[in-house]
Amino acid sequence: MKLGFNFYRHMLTPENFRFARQCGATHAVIHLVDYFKKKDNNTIINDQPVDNGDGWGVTDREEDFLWTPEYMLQLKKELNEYGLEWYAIENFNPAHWYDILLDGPKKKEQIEFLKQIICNMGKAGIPCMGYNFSIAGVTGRVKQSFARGGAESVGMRETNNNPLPEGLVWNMQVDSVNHNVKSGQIKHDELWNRLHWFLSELLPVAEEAGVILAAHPDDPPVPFLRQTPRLVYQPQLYDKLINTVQSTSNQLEFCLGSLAEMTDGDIYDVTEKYSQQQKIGYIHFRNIKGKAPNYREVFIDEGDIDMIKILRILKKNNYQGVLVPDHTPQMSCDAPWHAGMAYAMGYMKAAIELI
Ligand SMILES: [Mn+2]
Repeated sequence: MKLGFNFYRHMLTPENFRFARQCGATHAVIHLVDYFKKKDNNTIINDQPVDNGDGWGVTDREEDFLWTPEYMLQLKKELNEYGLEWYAIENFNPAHWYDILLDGPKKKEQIEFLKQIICNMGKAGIPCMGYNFSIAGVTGRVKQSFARGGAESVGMRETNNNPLPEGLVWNMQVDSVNHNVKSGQIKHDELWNRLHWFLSELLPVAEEAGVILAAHPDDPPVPFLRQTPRLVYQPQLYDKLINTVQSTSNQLEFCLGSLAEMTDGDIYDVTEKYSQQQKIGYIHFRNIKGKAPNYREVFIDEGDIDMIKILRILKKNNYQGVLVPDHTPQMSCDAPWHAGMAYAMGYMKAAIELI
């Protein structure tokens, strides 16, 4: 098992690369999409993405250079200089694939661009692409003192079922969206058909490029959000995703937090099943309390999940991939996010050594 560190777009700095290595990380999971750029072009740095129903931020294609092999190779070299391997990119830019999610007129053009991204990753030697096939994305969460000692974290009390505002896809504002394409009012089967098309187009390219496509489950895991259907909101729906298109590159971005929030299943059985099948691309190693739609994100050692038990299952099944903290509560000090991450990383490093 490998210890990884996840970086949001605004965190791609030498100082943070050193910080990650100091925490014991050997691998990096990188978000190339800036989720927080607002309409006035101001980026509000937000280390715990929540929204007021208007989405996280605005996205466009101004930063397409980030997805070229030249940029990937340059960033990879920089990470390597700080002792980190680039293991995965997390999330496509909604501006790159909104019509794939919405079954809109640009979907064929957009899938060609995603194929190009996967080829570029192959050329740069980045082995894994994490994605979340979702129309509404992550919304409806609130930020409060949910964790031990009053530490601020995110949670959910009720499902946001207000209709999706126009132009909002994957919880980001994409101005180029054709507003005639109806995002909501479809059945689950229709969303699965869209996933099938996406996977059947992209997986052969991914196999050829030596890249894994790793699917994040729904966050929050509820059957409908903003009147749009969700894909993997119970653990057994991961079976359906894996069986949608058979491929060694069809894998999971295994989020322990979202999976444990689901009302069905047992998190240890779920971990056993998919690690045994060698279907886990990488793991969001974090802890929660409660079940959807009423849950809180908490410190790694205070939630419903016995994290050591999870590690023992992964070890038994010879899991060789990466673990990243994903989210952590913010700690009361001058660097709330960094302190939270360092706490999680220290716990993870000790626990891996212990087992
Ligand atoms: Mn996650």
